[in-house]
Amino acid sequence: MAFWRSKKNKEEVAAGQKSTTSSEVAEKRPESELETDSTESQAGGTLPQSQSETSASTSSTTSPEPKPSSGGLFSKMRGALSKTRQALSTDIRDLFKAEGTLVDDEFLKELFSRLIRTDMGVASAEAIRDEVATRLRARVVSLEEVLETITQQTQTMLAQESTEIQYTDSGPTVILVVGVNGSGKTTSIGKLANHLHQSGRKVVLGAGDTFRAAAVEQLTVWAGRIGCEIVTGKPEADPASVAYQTVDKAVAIGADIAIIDTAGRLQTQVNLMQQLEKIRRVVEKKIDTAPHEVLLVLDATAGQNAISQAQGFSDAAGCTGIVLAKLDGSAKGGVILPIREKFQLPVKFVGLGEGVDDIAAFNAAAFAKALFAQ
Ligand SMILES: Nc1nc2c(ncn2[C@@H]2O[C@H](COP(=O)(O)OP(=O)(O)OP(=O)(O)O)[C@@H](O)[C@H]2O)c(=O)[nH]1
Ligand SMILES: [Mg+2]
Repeated sequence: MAFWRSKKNKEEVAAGQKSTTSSEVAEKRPESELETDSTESQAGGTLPQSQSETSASTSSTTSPEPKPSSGGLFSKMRGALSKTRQALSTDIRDLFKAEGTLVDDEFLKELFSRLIRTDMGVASAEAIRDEVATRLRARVVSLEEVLETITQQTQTMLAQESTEIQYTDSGPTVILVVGVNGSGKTTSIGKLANHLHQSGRKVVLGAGDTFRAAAVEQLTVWAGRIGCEIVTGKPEADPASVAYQTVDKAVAIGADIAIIDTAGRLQTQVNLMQQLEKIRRVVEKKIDTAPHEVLLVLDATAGQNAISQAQGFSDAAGCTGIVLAKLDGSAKGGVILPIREKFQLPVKFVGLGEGVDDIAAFNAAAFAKALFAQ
């Protein structure tokens, strides 16, 4: 039941182990960016050709800087979560009478059934219900009192050690981005690259999804908008080769960050998962600590399906963090709770729309507040 409690302890240990690197990096780098104020794939796809068969090319673009963020990230997150919040608060508000409502077994049962409609899963809904019972049972309460308890409990369950990218001390930080088809990988890369670029970091993108020409074009458009370099391969080139060339380029030009896109895949597609391993291996050949981050992009609109789709991904691909994309289109924002429970991975970023600024570093307090606050 209290899955988040034991996990939190583990996270505190992990946070302690990582703290030296993080603080060292924090001294060196401005962290103003991203602060929260507040399917079927290429089935039967073959393993890639040898690296020598690929001729990756690089290009630099000089488009104007994207416009800076307007409005606070909290209000953006609140806006993105409006569908989930409206569904929830309408549901929960129905339980209250003007003069207040008695917290009894019947109320708790009703509260539970309304909470699970946000795809937060049984364990999370039970935990919230039990906290409401512990604090408020046998009292006549207002909607606000119950929401406050729910918000605090949600924040506790979402707490995690860090949303920071684990930057390497020297040389480029290499970020590999993986996930099932259409989850939002390429768009999230574009938005993340923009924020890193705006914070003064030199970014190189790697168009590692070489199966579709459109995928390379899509990332090239993002590079153009941001004004950063991109490494591309020929159509159907070896993605591992493009990844290698991307890291090579990043080292050569003294870039701070290399972000490598990959084609969508299911964790059941053995060849394609092996291809990810190959990408990891060749990147590691260039920088032995790389990839420093492997971000798994999940689609919030898929609700619980996002979990089953991506199950196994985290182990197979050695993921280090989650990007929860498309929160803005989802009435199932509660899915973040079972994601935290099942994947044992920090949610590092949330996608709040298709625009260049529509990404935020995950913040448990802001998220819980945006989810429930009236
Ligand atoms: N509303 C909204 N749409 C998003 C977000 N992120 C991505 N999208 C949209 O989702 C669709 C798929 O996004 P992509 O970035 O192409 O997804 P992908 O995972 O790279 O897809 P494949 O490369 O085909 O596997 C596009 O129409 C994006 O504009 C988001 O945070 N909010
Ligand atoms: Mg893509």
